[in-house]
Amino acid sequence: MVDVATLVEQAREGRPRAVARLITLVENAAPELREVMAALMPYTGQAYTVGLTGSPGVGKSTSTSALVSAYRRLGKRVGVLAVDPSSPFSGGALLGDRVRMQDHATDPEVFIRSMATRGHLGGLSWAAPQALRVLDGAGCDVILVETVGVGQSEVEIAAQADTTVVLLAPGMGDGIQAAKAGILEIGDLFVVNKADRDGADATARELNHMLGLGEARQPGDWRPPIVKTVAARGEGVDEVVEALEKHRAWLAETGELAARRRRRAAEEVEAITLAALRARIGDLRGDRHLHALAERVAVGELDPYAAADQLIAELTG
Ligand SMILES: Nc1nc2c(ncn2[C@@H]2O[C@H](COP(=O)(O)OP(=O)(O)O)[C@@H](O)[C@H]2O)c(=O)[nH]1
Ligand SMILES: [Mg+2]
Repeated sequence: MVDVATLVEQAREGRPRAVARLITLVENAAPELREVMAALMPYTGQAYTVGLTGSPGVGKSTSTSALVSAYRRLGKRVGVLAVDPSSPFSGGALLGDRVRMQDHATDPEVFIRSMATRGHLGGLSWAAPQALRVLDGAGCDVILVETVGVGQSEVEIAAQADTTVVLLAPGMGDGIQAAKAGILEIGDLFVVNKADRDGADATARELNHMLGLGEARQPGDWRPPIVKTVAARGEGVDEVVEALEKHRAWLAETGELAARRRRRAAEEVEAITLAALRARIGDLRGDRHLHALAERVAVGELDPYAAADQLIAELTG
């Protein structure tokens, strides 16, 4: 049995084991989650969340690690959540990532955690926000969310952050790929990493061109900046932090921060609601009432819509 009150208390004190256990509860969709979230709510809303997305190998983990260092220099408590929508495994980070994060392994002001979300019913929509809430409640000033997987789910998770960073690298055919994946629309900030390689300027130019092709902006709209980095050497990372802080200020001034958080909360509540309804419908499969209704539909006494209405009335009554 888990003592939720004690765990939450310890997490708030910044005890890493408690933070890790709470995220494991999220990952396992544990029944204690309801209590965990209720206990955490009063202590959340302070953390600034930054999502990092981009093709595998582009340098997300290296950039995340460099950003952790940069924020630590500013004295911030930092959380890192690596989400792998495709992995059935939990707990451990990928080997390469573990190496890249090693610098921070003994820093008590840094929480690093990877999380698998496969197998959850609508898991992506609520598991990531709940893990973020744990890190937020643990007093993180900044939370970096790296998505490991590729595709739509990756984009969705990154878009759950306050600010979304899209990483590209020269020579990966990223420009075209990015446009296909709809990644240009979600980027608040673009990073062309591996600027030590040929083609970084061309990639940045192409990106700049593609961003310019988008809808005409209104004065006061955010124009996503493009920053070149060599994450492996920490070059350009302070500029990324600067751009992030500018975006954060813009979000706050325009009310967009609150709007984004409301949208995310709505998605989370919707996901929980649908999961709860699905669970109740699942329970009804063995239900006498459903069988009785089905019998009447099968023999032509009742139409299926009327039967469904009766079930819905029962479920929500
Ligand atoms: N040349 C160069 N290599 C880099 C740079 N940043 C990362 N890498 C390398 O690119 C590879 C993939 O980096 P990683 O951070 O794991 O990418 P991820 O899959 O997006 O997380 C690793 O071998 C890194 O060392 C960079 O700025 N320049
Ligand atoms: Mg990685």
